[in-house]
Amino acid sequence: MQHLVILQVKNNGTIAAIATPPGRGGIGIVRISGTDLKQLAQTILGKLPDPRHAGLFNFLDQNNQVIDQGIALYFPSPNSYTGEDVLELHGHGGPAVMNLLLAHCLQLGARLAEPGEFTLRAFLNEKLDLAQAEGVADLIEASTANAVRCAVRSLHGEFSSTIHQLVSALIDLRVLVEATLDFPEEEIDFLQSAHAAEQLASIQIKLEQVLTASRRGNLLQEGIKIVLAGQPNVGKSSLLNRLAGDEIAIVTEIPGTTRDTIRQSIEIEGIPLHLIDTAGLRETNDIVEQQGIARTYAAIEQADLVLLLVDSRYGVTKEDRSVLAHLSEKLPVLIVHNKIDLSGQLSRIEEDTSGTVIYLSVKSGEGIALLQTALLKTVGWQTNIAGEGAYMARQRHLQALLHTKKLLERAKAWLHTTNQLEILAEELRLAQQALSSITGEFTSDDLLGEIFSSFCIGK
Ligand SMILES: Nc1nc2c(ncn2[C@@H]2O[C@H](COP(=O)(O)OP(=O)(O)OP(=O)(O)O)[C@@H](O)[C@H]2O)c(=O)[nH]1
Ligand SMILES: [Mg+2]
Repeated sequence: MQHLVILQVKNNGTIAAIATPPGRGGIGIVRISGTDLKQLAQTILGKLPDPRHAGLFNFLDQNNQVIDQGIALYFPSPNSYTGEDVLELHGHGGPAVMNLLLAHCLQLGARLAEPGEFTLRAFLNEKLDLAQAEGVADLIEASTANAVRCAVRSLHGEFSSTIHQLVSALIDLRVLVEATLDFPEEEIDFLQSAHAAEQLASIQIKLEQVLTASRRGNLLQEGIKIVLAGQPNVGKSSLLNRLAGDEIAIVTEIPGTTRDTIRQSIEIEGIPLHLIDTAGLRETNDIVEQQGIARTYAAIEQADLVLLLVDSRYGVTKEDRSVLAHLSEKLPVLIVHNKIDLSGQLSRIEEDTSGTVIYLSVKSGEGIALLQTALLKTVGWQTNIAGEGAYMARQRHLQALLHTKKLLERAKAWLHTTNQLEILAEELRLAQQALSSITGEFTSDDLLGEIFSSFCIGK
């Protein structure tokens, strides 16, 4: 685990890495960052390139032999990605050329950059705050157009500036409360006349909006786990195949076909959905099937949503009800009546006491679109706004926002209690701290180490 000292030490010295992906390509880039790169640049290029001008150079090795010819870009401190001197050598993208170039940089005193170390330096040199730095990694990781848009917004600081606005509103309220502490006799009246309750309420409303937008962004990034469960032969594997548009799981008319959990990620409107097909739930003496059923329950424990499939000819049976009784009350369940082509029912969606019920036929495809829409709705995705108004929030951000929410609720209760202003002030201070951890103030060094080490090398 890294600590501040280590982070600062890491921030010293010149680092170098191949910034382009491994393998062969038209162009390969070696990136170098350090407090002073003049000497290194002169040695490799024969002269110092003009700042921020693309120039054609020979890249030389220690014997002045040409390793490659390419473009060099020199960004003197502080106007660079890391805030230090940065040199980029754009050569031909072959692994041997790139490795020779990198090896020469190391010979000249640079060391190999660790994953995320360029961005870590940008953060330590205050070029980016933490949420923006995470936006960089999320942009690289983004697998859908919606996710890209969200990550770019974080990178541009939209998420950070919303958090800053909340923090500054909290500071205003804290100033008011702390000032009131000095005049205990009039405290409640004073806070009332200064509209402290209204200020707090408006912060809570804004926080709620940020939470909603963050949950949506988090969904875009991480998706949700959906378990397909039900009695044998109801069509779970067929539904997996239909939603995935591929023959992934074996489908037969023999009950007990699926023994193991089968995982497949799909996308609906850019939302990643991780589907898990499971062994049909029934009493059985077959040892393999028993283990499969144990896995079904294990998968359900991890699920964000369960699709309980039933055969529409028989409806929800006693066995299904006993499965439902096993599920946690918090776990959303959609009940899917399959095979309406056999039962002669119409495809439709209904809300009843047990929740949302959908009638469809995996075989004919009727009602599948209804299911897809219901899935998005259940996870809180509104089709009409899609990626707009979402922040690429990580679990870490959501937790900080939820913690702030709890602290503000407590603060609200104290606000109306006479003689408890110290506690109110403390809750507000903690709320500010929780919010600020999102952008990187008050963030532990262990956590920083963890965040940056998940980046790729060269970033
Ligand atoms: N007529 C009709 N048959 C279907 C439909 N969906 C699935 N089936 C058939 O039902 C049988 C069982 O389908 P599976 O997808 O293997 O069922 P399962 O729930 O995965 O079964 P287990 O793996 O045994 O738990 C197969 O013969 C499918 O072709 C449907 O909508 N209509
Ligand atoms: Mg199956």
